[in-house]
Formats: sequence, structure tokens, C-alpha cells
Amino acid sequence: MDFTLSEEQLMIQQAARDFAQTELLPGVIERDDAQKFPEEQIKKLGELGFLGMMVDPKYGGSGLDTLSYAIAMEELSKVDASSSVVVSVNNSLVCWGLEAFASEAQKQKYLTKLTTGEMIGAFCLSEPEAGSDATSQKTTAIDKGDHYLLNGTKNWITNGSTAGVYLVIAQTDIEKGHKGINALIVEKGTPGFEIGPKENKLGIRGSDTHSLMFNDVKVPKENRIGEDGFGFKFAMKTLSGGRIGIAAQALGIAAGAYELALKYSKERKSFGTEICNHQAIAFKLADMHTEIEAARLLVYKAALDKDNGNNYDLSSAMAKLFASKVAMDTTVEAVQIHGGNGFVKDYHVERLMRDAKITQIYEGTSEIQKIVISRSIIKQ
Ligand code: COS
Repeated sequence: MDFTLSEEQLMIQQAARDFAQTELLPGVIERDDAQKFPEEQIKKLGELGFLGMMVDPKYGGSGLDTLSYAIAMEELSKVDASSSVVVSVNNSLVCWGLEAFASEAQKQKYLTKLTTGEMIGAFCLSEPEAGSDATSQKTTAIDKGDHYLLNGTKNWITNGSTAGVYLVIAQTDIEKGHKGINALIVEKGTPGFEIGPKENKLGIRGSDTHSLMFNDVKVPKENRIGEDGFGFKFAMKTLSGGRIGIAAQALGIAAGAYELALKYSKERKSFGTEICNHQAIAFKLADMHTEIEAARLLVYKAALDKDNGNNYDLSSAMAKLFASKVAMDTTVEAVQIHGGNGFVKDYHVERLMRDAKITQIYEGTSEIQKIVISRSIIKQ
């Protein structure tokens, strides 16, 4: 088994690392404080090809593998998870979903703009009463011949007000259960489509999270993705890949906090020596380093499963479950190692700790990942 990254993957890693230091780090604390969307940064990420990393160059994408994408996500997330969530949603939920399942006309119309950052996308599945229980969609898309009439509310939508295009999951035929669900492409500005107020969040405060309201929104039939009734499977398949992106984000948050804690522990002195020389701190660093490496291997395994054409539902769920726990545990310990300074915004680790929490919630909570994992191993 060869764990060596290719020259191309190393270059992407370095490019993402450089971008994080030069473009994301300046102002990251202020953006978090002010809940300011990283507009300029996302524009530059689009120009550099980070928004459509896995998409075929014929649609403006970078034509890279999933492992390269995961490596880039780790590096960006070490510094700014509010920006990296935009990268993750646009790449794995929106661009990948469209490239894999949309019609050629839909790809030409939307994908070519989404890969370059000319517009970004949003993925709209969660509802006030259907987050984990995703088959219980209350939003309806009633078939009216040449269009669907869309009604309902979506919650906690990343890129809620900044997206140009929204992939909306809705129930067309309640009798058919999950087989009666469709995925529709809805453009911003369509009459009846309203964007609710921005959520005031614990973490990833720079990201743009809103509820969305659809009141008699007419969506042309040609905006349906796939066959009639394919919407639930579309959401599930897309989320399996999305979980690799979020697992890589969690890995990056953990690695970023660990790197800061290691550096701090080599500088800060107590009892006449650098605190890394105290076993209480050294053992924390040992645990953090080991757990981060284990999380990285799970993330890489899931990415390689996807690249090699293997089923990745199980490996992506395991990667997300484990990496998000490592992110939470590591960031809490990084704050502890920083002591009083860890509680102060200037040292970054408190923000990483707040950002870590969402990785155990979005794109399937840790409990949902355990459902996916346990069903898979029991079936084997
Ligand atoms: N890929 C393809 N199809 C899938 C799938 C996957 N990863 N997971 C489930 N399906 C299919 C099943 O095969 C089944 O189809 P058939 O009836 O044709 O066999 C169908 O989808 C329904 O699956 P299931 O019966 O397992 O549905 P459940 O209601 O039990 O729910 C879970 C399954 C819990 C796994 C699903 O609802 C889920 O992932 N929920 C979390 C959603 C989520 O991540 N929300 C966050 C919002 S996005 S930020």
C-alpha cells in the first residue's frame, strides 16, 4: 500500500496551504465576529479552480480526483472553515451532483458557471421537521404538466443568500414515499422564492446560512434532475460524497488546532521550561497527533474508494463520524493547552473549537453516520 502523494497532489496541497495563509488568514477573526461572508476569497478560489475541482475540464472544472479535493479541503479548513464549507458544498453537493446526474443541457447551463465561481450553488434538503429523517419532506413539488409548483420551507441552507442556483429536494407524490421525491434546480429570483433572515450561529459564522421559503414557485419541468422520483436517491448519493468533503474539513480543523497548540507549547514557559516538556501537555500532543493521522487515513480511504469506483457509503460515513469527533476532541484540548490565551479570540483555537461542532451535525449527524455504518456492517 503506497501512501505517497503524487507530485500533482503535493502541488495542490501547497497551493491550498499558501492560499489559506495569504488569503484566508488575514481577517478571519473579523469575518467570524461580524458574520461576514468571505466573498472576495470565494471569488479567488473560483478563479484558481477550487470550486469545481472534480469536474471535467469541458465544463470548466479542474478534472482532479477526490483525494486532491480532500487534501485541499484539509489545508483550507486548517485556517478558515467558513470558507471551506462553501468549497465543500459547491464541489461535492452541487457540482458533483449535477455532473453525475444532470442532463447535458443542465450541465451546459449551470455547471459551467458553478465550476468557475461565476455563481455558487446551494443544496436544499433539510426542513424544519426533516433533517435526519430525510424521507419526510414536507416541501411539495406538484406536477402541473410543463412545470412543478413548489411550496414549502428549507432550513439551515449553506450559501442561502449568496447562491445563484439551488438544488431543492421536494415531494411530488406522497403516496410513493421516498420514490415520489424529486430534485429541482431553482434559480435565485424566481417569483415566489424568498430568502429568510441569516442564522446567528455558534461556529462557521462567516458562512451564509438561511432558511428559504417557496410560495407557488413555478419550476420548469426541464429543471428536474434525473427521472421522475429520483430525488431521494440523488440526495443520498450526493451526500455520500459530501461526507468526504466534511470529513476532510473536520480533519483540517483538527490539524489546524493541533499545529497551533504544538507551536504554542514550544514557546510558552511554565515551571522553568517550555510547556511541551511537561508530560501532561506532551501526552495530549501525542494523542492529538495519533488521532489526526488515523482520521486522515480514513478520509483518504473514502476518497480513494470513490476514485477507484468502489462503493463509498460506508467509508465516507466512517470518515465523517471519526474525523468530526477528532475535530471536537482536538480543538477542546488545543484550547486547554493554550490556557487563558485559548479563551481569547486572537489565538484562533476557540474559533476552531466552535467551528468543529458543526462537523458532527451537518450532512448527516454522527448518529445518522452510525445508522449508515451499522446497517452496512449488519447487511454484509
Ligand atoms: N445511495 C443510494 N441510495 C440510497 C442511499 C445511498 N447512499 N441511502 C439510501 N438509499 C436508498 C435506499 O436504497 C432506499 O431505496 P429502495 O427503497 O429503492 O431500496 C431509499 O434510499 C430509502 O432508504 P432507507 O430505507 O434506508 O431510508 P431511511 O428513511 O431509513 O433513511 C437515512 C436513511 C437515515 C440513511 C437517510 O435518511 C439519511 O441519510 N438521513 C440524513 C440526511 C442528511 O444527511 N441530512 C442532512 C441534510 S444535508 S446538510
